[in-house]
Amino acid sequence: MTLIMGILNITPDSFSDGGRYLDLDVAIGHAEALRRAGAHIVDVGGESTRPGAERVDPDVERGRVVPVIEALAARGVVVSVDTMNAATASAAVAAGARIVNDVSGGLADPDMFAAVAASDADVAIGHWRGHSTDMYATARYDDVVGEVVAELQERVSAAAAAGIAPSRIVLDPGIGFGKRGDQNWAVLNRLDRIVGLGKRVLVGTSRKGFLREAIGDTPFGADAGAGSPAAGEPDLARRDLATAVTSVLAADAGAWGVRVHDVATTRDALTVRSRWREAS
Ligand code: PMM
Repeated sequence: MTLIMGILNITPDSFSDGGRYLDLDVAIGHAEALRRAGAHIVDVGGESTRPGAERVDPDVERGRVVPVIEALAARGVVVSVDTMNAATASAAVAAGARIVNDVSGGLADPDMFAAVAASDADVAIGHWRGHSTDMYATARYDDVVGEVVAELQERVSAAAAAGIAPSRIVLDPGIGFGKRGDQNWAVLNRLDRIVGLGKRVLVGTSRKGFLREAIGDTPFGADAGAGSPAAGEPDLARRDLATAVTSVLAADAGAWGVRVHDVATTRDALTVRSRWREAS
């Protein structure tokens, strides 16, 4: 079974759901809705990683995520914390987070792997080449798949050297991080190479720019009807559908989990895939 990680961004500026969940009760309500929709894990983040985003003070980040994580863990929700800061990771684990989700794979904060090693949390290591402010400056590859695989392997070695047991490591190709549209597709096309590293693999494509580049970003048609986005507004339903398709393809390639905003659509897509695959 492919696990669904539902996204809860407690930030004023994340690109697709930002600003809505800064209030504690609202955040908890959304997490409960993610769980009802089928999320196995709720990923709580207090710093946006969208291209061009400003860094957030770690104290501000901690203040955003810790109360939410405490409340969710008390309700029995499996929580991951989306952070690049070791201090935030430690505080989040103390508050009940079971997975540290570091899109930078320990590169942004040199203390991250030691903090994880000192805890009993799992760690998701993303492929990353630098902060969002210069996200695409690093998107230069001779062999994008080979380089992503090699750089992930290097991070696994660093995590192991810090004392993190191999079984606690999850790998993530870091879709959209230091990669342009076609480079993301190339990595997804060879997701089997990352799965072949023998770790659980997590894939985050949800609502990302490379999907918009592929399918467009306008409503389905002028007669799309009531409830369709206004002219000029992005049609998130289209990106959520595209996300659900990538979830199915990631599952086929052996992914352990997918990180999504719209849990229900991806859950339905994964259920249909299971019926197809498991019928006899
Ligand atoms: N992408 C974002 C944030 N966190 N975590 C993992 N493990 N993988 C990702 O691809 C990933 C992530 C950026 O997206 P958002 O701003 O919608 O949360």
